[in-house]
Amino acid sequence: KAAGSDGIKTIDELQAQFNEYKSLNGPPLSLADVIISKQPAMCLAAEFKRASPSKGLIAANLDSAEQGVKYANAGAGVISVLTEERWFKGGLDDLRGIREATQKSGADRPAILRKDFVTTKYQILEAAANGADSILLIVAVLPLGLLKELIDYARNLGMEPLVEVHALCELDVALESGAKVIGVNNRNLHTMKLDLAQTEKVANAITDKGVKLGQDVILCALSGMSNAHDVDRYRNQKVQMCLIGESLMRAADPAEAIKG
Ligand code: IGP
Repeated sequence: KAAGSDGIKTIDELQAQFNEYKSLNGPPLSLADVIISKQPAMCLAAEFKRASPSKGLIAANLDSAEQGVKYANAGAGVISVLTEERWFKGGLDDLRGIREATQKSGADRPAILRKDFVTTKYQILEAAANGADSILLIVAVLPLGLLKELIDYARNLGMEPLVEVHALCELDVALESGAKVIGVNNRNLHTMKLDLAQTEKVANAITDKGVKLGQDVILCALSGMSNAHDVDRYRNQKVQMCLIGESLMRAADPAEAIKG
């Protein structure tokens, strides 16, 4: 069984599915354009995540389409959807469901991000064919050559990827790859340890290299934020998007949580 519950499709079948999806629903939104359109306010990326390896079950029974519409109505510019099945209990049906429900909801259409361990062109085309506007590429699991190839491939489909780094040495790879939108995972994927200062460290390292934040590169903070204070700390670091998962999935009222 391929990711989701659709069975295995050939590349040609996926390409045809993407073409049809595009003609019915419109082309992908550019992640970079969506983030810029929200400035000077911080762009919120709200995540749909039923479970995670570090926390176990978070919200096993939430309906993805309903939660997605709540996020869109509360002004989320981006909705991140976990599609990994084993550890995160997601699927491609969540991705499609959230894209379609939010597109119909009357709120500004948020960009939909496929959050998964993407290492192949196949997964990128599969994302596009199932309603994703963008995909996550994690530097820790991709050598530079492959990262460049995948970025290229995504851009040819009309998608701007989110490139995730944690360690400072990974930042060099991300910059070298030509990534436009860089996200800092505050969680170390090897030790699972969380440190909200990691985004600041990467922001400073980018500036030290003479790269202009907000101009050459869009910087995003990922993971571990639980309230407005956590988001506020990033405002003067030139961070333009904050991605929040667990605390919105646990919130009784996600719209209230987003306002707070
Ligand atoms: C969300 P949090 O702490 O708000 O739930 O974090 C997000 O950053 C996290 O889900 C994440 C992730 C990933 C998940 C970051 N990088 C890579 C899967 C794969």
